[in-house]
Amino acid sequence: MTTASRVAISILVAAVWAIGLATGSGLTIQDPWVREPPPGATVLAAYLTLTNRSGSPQMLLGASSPLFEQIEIHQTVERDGTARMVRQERLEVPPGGQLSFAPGSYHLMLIGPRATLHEGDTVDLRLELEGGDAVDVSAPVRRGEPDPHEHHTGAHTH
Ligand SMILES: [Cu+2]
Repeated sequence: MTTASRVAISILVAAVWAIGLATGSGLTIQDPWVREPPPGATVLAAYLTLTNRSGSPQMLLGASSPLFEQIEIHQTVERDGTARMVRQERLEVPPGGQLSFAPGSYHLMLIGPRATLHEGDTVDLRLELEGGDAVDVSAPVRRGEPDPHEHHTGAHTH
C-alpha cells in the first residue's frame, strides 16, 4: 500500500470515528482512558467526560465491554475520613451539561478482565443510556498517577 493511500484511509477512519461519537442521544465523549493496571489486577478504572448537546437530560444506566465480565458505575466518596466506592445505578447528564469521570470521583469500574492490558492497548466500551440508545467509545490504556483514594485490588466492597 502506498503512503498516500494509507494517509487517505487514516483520514477516512478518523472521519467515521468522529461521526460515530455523535449519536442520536446528542451525547459525545471526550478524553476516554483506562488506567494501566498493576499485574494481576482484577478490577480496572476507566475515565471519560460525557457532554450532552441535546435539549433533554440523558440518563447513563451502565456500560459493557467485550474485554470485561462486568462494568459498574462507581463514585469515590469520603466518609468520616475514609474513602470508599459507592455504586451508582444511574447518572444524569443534564441538557447542555457535562458529566466527568475522573480519579477521585466517578469512574467506570471494569471488573474481571479477559486479557492483560498494557499502556497502548485500547478498550472498547459501550455506554448504555435510558431509552435504548448507546454510545461506543474506544479508550486507550494509559499510565496514570496512582489515586490514593482508589484501591483497585481484588478486595472491593461497597
Ligand atoms: Cu470503583
